[in-house]
Amino acid sequence: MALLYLIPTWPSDIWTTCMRQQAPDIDIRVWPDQMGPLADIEYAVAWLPPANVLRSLPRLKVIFSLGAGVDAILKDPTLPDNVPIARVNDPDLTMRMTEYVVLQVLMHHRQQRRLDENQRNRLWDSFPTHAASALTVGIMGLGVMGTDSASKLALLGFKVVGWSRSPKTIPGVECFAGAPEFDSFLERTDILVCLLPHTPETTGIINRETIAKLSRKGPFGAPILINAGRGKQQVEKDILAALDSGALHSASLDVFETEPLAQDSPFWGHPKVTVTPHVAADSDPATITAYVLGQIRRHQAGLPVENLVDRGRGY
Ligand code: NDP
Ligand code: OXD
Repeated sequence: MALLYLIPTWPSDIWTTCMRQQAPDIDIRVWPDQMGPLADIEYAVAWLPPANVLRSLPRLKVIFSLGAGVDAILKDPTLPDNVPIARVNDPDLTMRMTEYVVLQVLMHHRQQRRLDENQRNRLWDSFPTHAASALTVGIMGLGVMGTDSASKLALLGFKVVGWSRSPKTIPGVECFAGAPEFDSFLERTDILVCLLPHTPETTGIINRETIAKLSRKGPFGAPILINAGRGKQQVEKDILAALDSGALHSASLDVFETEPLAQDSPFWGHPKVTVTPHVAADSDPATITAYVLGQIRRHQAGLPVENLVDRGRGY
C-alpha cells in the first residue's frame, strides 16, 4: 500500500515528514517526481490536483482533502467517479475558525480599528459603546464551523441567527433554512459571517442584492461583512461599491476571488476593510496528518471513512 501526496501548491516536505514520523510503515509517494509504481497507490492526499493524475491510479481507494473545503479537489474535471473523497473535520481546525470569527466580530463590535486610529493620533476619545446583545450575528453555513462559531458567539451574549440548506436546531441560535427563508435570515442580520462551502449554488452569494437585504437597525446603522468561506462567494465589485456608498459599514475578508490578493487590489488600503491572507483556520500539519492517518487506519480495518463528501451537493 502507498500514499500519494498530490499537493502542488503546498510545501509537501512538511506533510510527508509528519506522516513519516507518525506512520513509518507507510510507503509515501510525492507527485510528480516520486510516483513509483502506480498500482501500489491506494490513498491520495490532494489539493488542486492537476488533471489526469488521480484518474491514472488504478487501485485508488480514498482521496483526502487537506482542508475542510473540497472545492479545490472537485475542480479536477478528470476526477475518477467511484473514489470517495474525505474532508477534514477536526476540533483543532474548527477552534481556529471560531477564534477568527469571534475575533473579527468583537473587533467590529468594540470598534477596535477606531481605537487603534485614535491611539495613532494620541486622541483620548471614550465614545459610547453598546452591549453584545444589541447586535445580531447571522452565520451563513451551519456545518461544523458555523455551528461552533454560532454557539460561542451566543455564549458571549450576541443574538445569533443562522442559515443552512437543511433545517437545524442549535441552542441559543435562531435557525433558517433554504432559499425560502434566506431573506428572513438576512433581514435580522447586523453582522453577516460567511462559512459556506464553495459550490455552484453559493457562487456570488454575497452580492449587491444580498447586502441590500441585511438589517440597518443595528447600532452601526449599516451591516458588517465577515467572509471566511471562499472568495468565489463574494462579488468584490459589489462589496467595494457597498462600502463606498455606506450600504456596508465595514468588512473583514479572509478569502478573495483571486488568491493571493493582487498587489493593486483596493481592499489592501481600504479604511473599512480588514484583510487576512486565507488564514482564518490554518491546517496544522501534525494535527491534520494524525486525522488523515486515523481515517486510513479505519479504512484498513474495514470501518467506514468519516466525513465523506457528497459530490452531488458539492461539499
Ligand atoms: P460543512 O460541510 O460542515 O458545513 C457547510 C454548511 O453550509 C452546512 O450547514 C450546509 O448546510 C451549508 N450549505 C451548503 N450549501 C448551502 C446552500 N446552498 N444554502 C445554504 N446552506 C448551505 O463545512 P465546514 O463548516 O467544515 O466548512 C465550511 C467552509 O469553510 C469550507 O467549505 C471552506 O470553504 C471554509 N473554510 C475556510 C477556511 C479558511 O481558512 N478561510 C478554513 C476551513 C474552512 P447543511 O447543514 O444543510 O448541509
Ligand atoms: C480549508 C481551508 O478548507 O484552509 O480547510 O480553506
